[in-house]
Amino acid sequence: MSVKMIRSSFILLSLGAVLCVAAATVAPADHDFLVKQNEILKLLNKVHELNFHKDQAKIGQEYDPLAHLDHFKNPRVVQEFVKEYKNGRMLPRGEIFNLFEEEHRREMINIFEVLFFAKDWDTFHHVACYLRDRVNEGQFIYALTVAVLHKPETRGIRLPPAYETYPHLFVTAKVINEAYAAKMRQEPAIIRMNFTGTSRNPEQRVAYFGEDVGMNAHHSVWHKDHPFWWKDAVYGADIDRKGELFWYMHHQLTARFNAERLSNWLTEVQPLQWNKPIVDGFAPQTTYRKGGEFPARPDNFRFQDLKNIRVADLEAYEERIREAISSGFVKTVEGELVSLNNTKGIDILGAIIEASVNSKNPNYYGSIHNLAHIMLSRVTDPQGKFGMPPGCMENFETATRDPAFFRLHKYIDTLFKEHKQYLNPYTREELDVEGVDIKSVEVDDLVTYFEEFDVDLLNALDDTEGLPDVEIKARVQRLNHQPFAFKIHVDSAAEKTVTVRLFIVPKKDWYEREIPIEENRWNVIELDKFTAKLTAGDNTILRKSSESSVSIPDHISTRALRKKVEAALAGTETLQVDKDLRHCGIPDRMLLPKGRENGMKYTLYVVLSDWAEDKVNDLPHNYEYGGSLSYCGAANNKYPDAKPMGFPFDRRITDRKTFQVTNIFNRDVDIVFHPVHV
Ligand code: CUO
Repeated sequence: MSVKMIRSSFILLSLGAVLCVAAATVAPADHDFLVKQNEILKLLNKVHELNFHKDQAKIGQEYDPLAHLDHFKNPRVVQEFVKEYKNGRMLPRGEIFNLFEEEHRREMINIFEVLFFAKDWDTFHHVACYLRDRVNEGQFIYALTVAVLHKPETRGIRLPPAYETYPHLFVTAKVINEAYAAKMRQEPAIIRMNFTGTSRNPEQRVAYFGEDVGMNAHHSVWHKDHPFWWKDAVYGADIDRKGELFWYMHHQLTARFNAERLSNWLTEVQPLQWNKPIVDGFAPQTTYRKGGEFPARPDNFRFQDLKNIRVADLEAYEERIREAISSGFVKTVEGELVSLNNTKGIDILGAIIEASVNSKNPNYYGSIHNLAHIMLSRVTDPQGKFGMPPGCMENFETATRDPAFFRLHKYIDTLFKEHKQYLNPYTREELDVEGVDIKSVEVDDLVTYFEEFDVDLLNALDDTEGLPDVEIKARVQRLNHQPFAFKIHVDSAAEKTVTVRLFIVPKKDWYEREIPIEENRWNVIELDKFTAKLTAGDNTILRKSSESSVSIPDHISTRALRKKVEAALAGTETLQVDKDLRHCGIPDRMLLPKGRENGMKYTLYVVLSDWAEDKVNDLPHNYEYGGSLSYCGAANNKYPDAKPMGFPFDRRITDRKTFQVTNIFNRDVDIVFHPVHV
């Protein structure tokens, strides 16, 4: 049972109550695992310096990968790396690593493949120590963390939270400066951080969302769990429904951002257009460790041609993509037509739009999303005349800080919506589950508030001989909510397992107009998805907010984790390992949008479907969901729900009566924000 599941197994109270038992994935760590966990933490400690731990430094100096080629599944990548490194062709240490820069990415993939193709832990560890002293630290962190997330032998290893590995990307330059001053004074410090900008900027009202450290950590890990450069065939591991997940996770983030805007009396987010100004500027006030500050963009700036990407190229890609959507076919490189208008279409389209390596025709459809990130990032220095470093949009850790991020993703989302418009609406028969009748749904009070959280800045600061580390933290504000639970009362004609889907959607728009679901379905936010066994007769399904399958608990801090691991190695404590541990997922505390002080009305939807039709494999624990399957998929496994993501709101609703079935229920709920939490 996973940690989250232990906390959260749902309880089904009914006549002769049935309990669902999840498969065990949590167990005490054995010595081998503890060693691996410890070594990974050491490798990621102060990566801006050379090997920090003496034992790893020694391995790094002595290890020669060419002498151990038979320990790699693909020795060629090792030979290639050594050749490139010896010829001084790799990105030097201290330079900014930019995943969107083709050259940087190619080198990083080489480093990743050396790690990924190591046949055993010893080789992996040795070659990691070797690489740590030789390659750019940004490339190293990226390649090592992606390898740990994807290699079967490192399953369950906890990575330090992204905001502790490279704190610069999560806090303002002012905080970093104060942190240095405190270190020089050798004084422990807690530095209060404000959100970027001033109250004169209306966008500031939603900065708590885009700048949330947990949200940014989620976004950066999502892109490591689902890298656009991932080659299924080469790595022998398909990432199931990756293109569809790209759409759905970002679609949900955009819907959430809208709800946050409405909570703060801001209008709906508008999509970017290539030929129109980017209305909102952004001054990130954030700096790289080396290489300068993130560039700012004034209001109403227009897109510019870059050295090798023109605005006209992006307009052409958009035309071709929209042509494919409206014709219902994409053209492959070989000139074949692949149909889009079926449940698999969204996955194909996602790969084309992102674009990932899975794109059916990258030359023809381009890479509109990735190129848009680059366009926005470089908009103020399009020709590279001023040597500005990459902007927020070229780092997945910082991208959501920029208000343009959500406008870009709103634009991308409209392309997906256009495609879904061509699919047939669900029929009443498809939505109906015979004999299943939701009688009522009870919900606790939904209350949100802000709380304080301290980000450990240990890794942000350089070491100076004779100056030991002192505890220096940044204190940030973050959204949270009181725990809540749903009680769903269901009458069932027979014993049946159902998939339970919970959604909320703002009831009114910015004009205080009630929005019909036909229009509002694209703003629906998924709160949870799980399975429940119904017995014949009356059932009550109890589900707690902490159990949600879209979110994950707080990351444990590296300091605390190191202590736990050391204690476990010394035999004084037991460390529990969850082999299904996920780093991807929005934080549990962000499950609810902020709402308003005097309450904001939402419609809650409870949708039951027949699990026998939804299940895709025979791994029972998968259907407990838990973790963050809804937005992040099942690592190393099939996405455990055969229905299209976002079902049943992903398609047009042409006749509201189709939704008037007894297994779909809706009611109003209020989300109340408490400025002072007691
Ligand atoms: Cu996640 Cu655009 O894909 O940032």
